[in-house]
Amino acid sequence: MDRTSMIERVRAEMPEKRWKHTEGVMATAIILANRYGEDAKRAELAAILHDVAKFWPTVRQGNVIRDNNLPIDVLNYDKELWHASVGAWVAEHEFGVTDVGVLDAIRYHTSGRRGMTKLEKIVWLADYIEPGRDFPGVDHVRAISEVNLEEAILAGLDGTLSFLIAKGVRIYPLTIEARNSLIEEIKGG
Ligand code: DGI
Ligand code: FE
Ligand code: FE
Repeated sequence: MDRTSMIERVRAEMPEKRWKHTEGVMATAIILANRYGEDAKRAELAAILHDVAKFWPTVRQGNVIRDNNLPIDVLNYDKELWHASVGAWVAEHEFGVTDVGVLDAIRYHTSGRRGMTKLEKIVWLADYIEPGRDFPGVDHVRAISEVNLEEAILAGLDGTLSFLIAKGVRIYPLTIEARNSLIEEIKGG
């Protein structure tokens, strides 16, 4: 599918505000890819599709997870997490994406995971710092993103975890594993 048709189809899946967010993630992912030596086209492709399932009714998201044997544990956690694995499935099966690295960047864009690839890191971070974001601490993460990809994600994950702890909700294990793994990567153990 060509880029323009894909953009039109993704845009039709969400309200205009979420599409603006997606455009911000696309632009930011390209900047980060160029800064940190990743393929900007792959980063943009993952960005275009990362929230494609975000506004699907949760019943529909849950059905995709159950019907296609996607990891089922996520159903025990916040529904906000579901759209990531569902999005990867939609990207592959409805948008014809075959690049497994791109699919994984979509799949792990909300939680992160242990041993994230550079592409996964770029999409995770672009989602956090795109220009439309205004949550507490985002400017600090933006500043770090100018100089260190891993440190920026660690700061972002800390922000997300603090937010989730303040809300009193359970943390999805992959999010914690992502943080532990980044600390090991940065500090060498
Ligand atoms: O889809 P976006 O809003 O662009 O951003 P996202 O895919 O990072 O989703 C953010 C939401 O996911 C936000 O409400 C916090 C939630 N979230 C992220 N990690 C976890 C989580 N929720 C739980 N319960 N546990 C997590 O580990
Ligand atoms: Fe998302
Ligand atoms: Fe997003």
